[in-house]
This record gives sequence, structure tokens and C-alpha cells, in this order.
Amino acid sequence: MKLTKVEFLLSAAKPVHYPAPDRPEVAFAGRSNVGKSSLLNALLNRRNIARVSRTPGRTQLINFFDINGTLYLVDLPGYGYAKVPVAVQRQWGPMMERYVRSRETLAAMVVLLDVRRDPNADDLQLLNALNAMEIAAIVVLTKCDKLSGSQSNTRRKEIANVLGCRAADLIAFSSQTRQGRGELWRAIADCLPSDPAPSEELPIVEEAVVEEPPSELDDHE
Ligand SMILES: Nc1nc2c(ncn2[C@@H]2O[C@H](COP(=O)(O)OP(=O)(O)O)[C@@H](O)[C@H]2O)c(=O)[nH]1
Ligand SMILES: [Mg+2]
Repeated sequence: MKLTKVEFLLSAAKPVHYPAPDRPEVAFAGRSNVGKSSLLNALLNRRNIARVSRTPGRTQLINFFDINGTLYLVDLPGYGYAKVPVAVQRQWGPMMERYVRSRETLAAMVVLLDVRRDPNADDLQLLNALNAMEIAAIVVLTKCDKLSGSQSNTRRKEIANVLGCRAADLIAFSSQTRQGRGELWRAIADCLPSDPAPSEELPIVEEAVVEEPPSELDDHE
């Protein structure tokens, strides 16, 4: 995807503050400190459009970014940061559910996992919830530069085993080397609704599909 415009739009605490759902959007979620802000900066070619935080898990706001005027990328609050008060941590699930349920335009959620760690209960709960709500999950393994290529491949298989998916379904990513950036953009683009074909063309497509099989009589002509 060619980036012609990348702008921070707004931070929202509740659905009434969200922008009108007038275009597809893709959200980003992961444990605090997993590298979400860094990934967004790498993805958007910006040094610090998504603030790389030294105090992870503080903000419980949802940040919307306007991409090319045609797509929203949505930065969800990180979860599972021990220093965040339990009462605030408990708000994450309901906040997520409110967000997902109010966004019919949500095309996919990018779920970030640290390549060096096994997915924990929070990660699995999120992936299960997306599955139950029939929202496409794009799983990205972050900080791959911290491992060698072969270590990273091994971890990829191990994490795929835990998730019950194929290793090839997991995108190996690094904000430092920008490994996986193109692959992630392609995965995002694949989840976006494509423009419907012009209606005039539909009858032609149908004709091609309902073509009759040759009858046996024809064979003996
Ligand atoms: N080596 C390496 N460090 C990373 C990478 N991504 C993030 N980090 C570091 O991990 C820490 C947390 O990153 P941040 O993007 O703030 O995570 P967030 O809390 O998920 O937004 C920071 O110290 C980053 O510099 C990466 O791809 N490679
Ligand atoms: Mg962050």
C-alpha cells in the first residue's frame, strides 16, 4: 500500500468519541511492551507517530490514525501490565468488546506476540474472542531481531503449535530491521473489502459460471 497520508486523528475513551465508521479499519492489540508502538511507527514510516512509551499500559485510550483518507488504523491499549491498577486492567476486556461490537467496519485485528515468549492466557483469550466474533486475526511475532534466523523459525513453530495454526500464518516482524513490514501490509490489504465489480459486469460473470456441461448426446453427434 502506497502511503500518501498518515495522520493521527483522535484518541477516544468511549464509542461516542470514535470517528464515523465510513471506511474499513484495522486494529492493533497486544500485551504492554510487546512493541506495538514501534511496529506502528515502522509500518507508517514515522519516527514517533505512535508514542513509544516508557511507562507501558498507562493509557486506556483508543487512538485512530487516518491512512490515505481511506483506512483507519486503530491502536488499542496494551493489556497485562502488572503496574496498572487491577481496576483499570479489568476494564480492558469490556473496552475491547465495546470497541469491536460498535465497529462494523473492523476488517481485521493485528495481534502482536513477542517472538521470545509463549502466548499467555490474555493473548489466548483475545484470539479466542476474535475467533468467536468472526473477526480476522493477523498474528505478528515482534522483536525477531533479538533472535537468530533459525531461533526465530523454531519459536515460530512453537508458537504456531500453541495457537493451533500453521507457522506460515505467523508474520515474523522487527521494527529495527523492518523485517515483515511488506508482509504485514499485504496481510492487511488482503483483509480489506475490495471494490465490488461494476453491476453491468455481473451478468457476464454469471453466464460463465452457469455454462452447461456437454451432454452425452453431444458426444455421439
Ligand atoms: N530489539 C527490538 N526492540 C524493540 C522492537 N520493538 C520494540 N522494541 C522495544 O521494546 C520496548 C517496548 O516497545 P513499545 O513499542 O513501546 O511497546 P508497546 O508498549 O507495545 O507500545 C521498547 O524499549 C522498544 O524499543 C523490535 O522490533 N526490536
Ligand atoms: Mg505503546
